Amino acid sequence: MARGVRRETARGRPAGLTGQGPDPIIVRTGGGNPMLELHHNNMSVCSAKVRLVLREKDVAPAEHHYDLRKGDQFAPAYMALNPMGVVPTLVHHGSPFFESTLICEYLDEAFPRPRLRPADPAERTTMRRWASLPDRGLHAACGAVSSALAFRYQFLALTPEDLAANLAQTPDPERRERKRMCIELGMDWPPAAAAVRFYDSVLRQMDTALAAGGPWLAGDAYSLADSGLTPYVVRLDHLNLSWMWDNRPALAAWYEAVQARPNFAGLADYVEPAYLEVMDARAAELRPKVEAALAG
Ligand SMILES: N[C@@H](CCC(=O)N[C@@H](CS)C(=O)NCC(=O)O)C(=O)O
Repeated sequence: MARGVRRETARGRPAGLTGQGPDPIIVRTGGGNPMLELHHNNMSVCSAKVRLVLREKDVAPAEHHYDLRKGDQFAPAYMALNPMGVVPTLVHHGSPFFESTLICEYLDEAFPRPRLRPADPAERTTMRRWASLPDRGLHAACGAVSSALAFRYQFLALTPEDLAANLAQTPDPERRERKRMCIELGMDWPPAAAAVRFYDSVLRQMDTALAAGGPWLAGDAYSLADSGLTPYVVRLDHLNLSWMWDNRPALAAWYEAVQARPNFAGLADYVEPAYLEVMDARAAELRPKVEAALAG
């Protein structure tokens, strides 16, 4: 399957990307569960994680889309819901939940079928080890690699004044500085090279574990481990880095399998072509920098 994308989507273009209307937060309620609301972004890996779980359980929330480039996530109304100013946030019966790994566990408890946490304690711990990887460095690595290889060009296209105004929206000074450095230096920013190596070590661990066990990360059954890591592998694919698993056949087979599942629509239906174009634009020219980072 080509690069984790279904270009013809069942749901069509995600809401919130057309710039229509004065309110940047677009609400889609059609057909959704009114007691369940998902505040998310179409290209966000953490949001995709949650959507994969929702699709697996055939649960359709009302959706609110946030344009992260415009800074919708820092709107006071949203920060009141999620003080970190990040997506996703799930609201169930009026209670907000954030941190995507925890949201996925919550969904598996609140909507128990099909079960995505292994019943066996050892397998459940294995599942959690994989599913927590984004919170133990993988998410930060994904942000650095995505930005250094592609998304920085969206910011570099802004006028210096607009870029400064955009950066000023990020309330946390450390997060703002990392963003600024990555935009400025790209793959020449040392943490970006380290992020490539970290990502590679995760792929190696996945391939080794899948070759020894499998077919899923926590054993015989698809679990939150698989749904949780899928968006991070898709992101590498979108960045034209699928050669990173050319010599990792067990990982390649797993990637084919996760894309073949019906719940993959929870990711693929939301992919925005304009972002793929940004990720494609400099792929060939940047590959040597990725290879140099891996060799470093
Ligand atoms: N640990 C959080 C991370 C959330 C996060 O960083 N979300 C990204 C999108 S994947 C975001 O909202 N970024 C906006 C920003 O950093 O300004 C989770 O898993 O929910």
